[in-house]
Amino acid sequence: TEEWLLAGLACSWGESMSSGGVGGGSLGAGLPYHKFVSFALEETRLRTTLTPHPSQEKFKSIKPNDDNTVFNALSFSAPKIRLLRSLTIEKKNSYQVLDFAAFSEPEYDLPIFCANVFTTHAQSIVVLDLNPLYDTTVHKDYKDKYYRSIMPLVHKYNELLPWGGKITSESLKFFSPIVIWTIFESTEHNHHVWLELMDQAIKENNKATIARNQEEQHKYLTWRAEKDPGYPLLKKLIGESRAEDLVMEFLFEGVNTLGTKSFLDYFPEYARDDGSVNKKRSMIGKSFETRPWDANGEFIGDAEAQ
Ligand code: BLA
Repeated sequence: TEEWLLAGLACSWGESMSSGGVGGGSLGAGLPYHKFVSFALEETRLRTTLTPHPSQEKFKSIKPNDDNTVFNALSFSAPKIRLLRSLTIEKKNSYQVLDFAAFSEPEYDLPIFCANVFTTHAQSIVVLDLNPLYDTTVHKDYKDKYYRSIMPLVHKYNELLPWGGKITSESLKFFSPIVIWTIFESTEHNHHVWLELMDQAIKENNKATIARNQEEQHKYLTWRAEKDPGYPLLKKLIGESRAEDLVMEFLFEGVNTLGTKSFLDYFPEYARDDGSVNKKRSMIGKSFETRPWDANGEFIGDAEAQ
């Protein structure tokens, strides 16, 4: 599969480069993320059958307060996939957002496919990853299972898509050793990798393991539903209560149903004396000036950054 992967990646890289990708001068001229979304959906449909997710109906025609801004929301489920959802936001001559993610059923411990881009004239902030369900610095078996064979990809991207510099430190435990965190261009590649993993995924029967997978996915959803960097902008665009609906019932759907633990159960360091959640995005601040994994995916971030 290694060879297949690299061929596929090289191919779609070429394609995204020649079409101008999502970065560069394409702002306002056409809708560059739609290409990514239709590509990703087409590729997914070649492998599996997508069924509209119940959340799609409510969110597909969400209208922001601002006439120059367009939202596009799509969500599906499929065998093995609990939720595959995509949100694009385009504000004319200003910025574009892509938030694309796919979460497996808890019977599988598949990583979370995550393609996230925020583009302005100046830059694209890109996170493209197979976010691990289990922190790979702690769970070596998980790291080996999903990342060992694809570590060479890092080397391939690293020159074109260098590490984006200091980042909210808390994010690191949701990132895999192959994460592309960069400020500039975007790609379609990891979606291929994820589809391949999905094909190969074997259903888990052990109740305890399923429950653990479900809790880890819930922890991820809980983190992003509370601290996602896009949340403040969403509130501005569609108001506080609709933004909350969108986050809870669409982007991070499952946060209210997959588990009962609270944000503070998972992230107690955010507790304030009165028991409420600290509104700060990050308790540790930004760090990791350079890529904190080596070529084997071993975490080499310095302790001072922890
Ligand atoms: C910025 N988005 C960012 C940054 C990251 C991410 C890492 C850089 C700032 C930082 O270091 O935190 C994305 N962070 C992620 C992802 C994970 C994570 C995907 O931890 C997964 C675990 N982004 C959106 C949506 C909007 C959006 C829907 O997904 C807006 C509607 C906007 N992202 C957005 C904006 C910024 C940003 C405005 C720049 C502002 C900032 O740096 O806080």
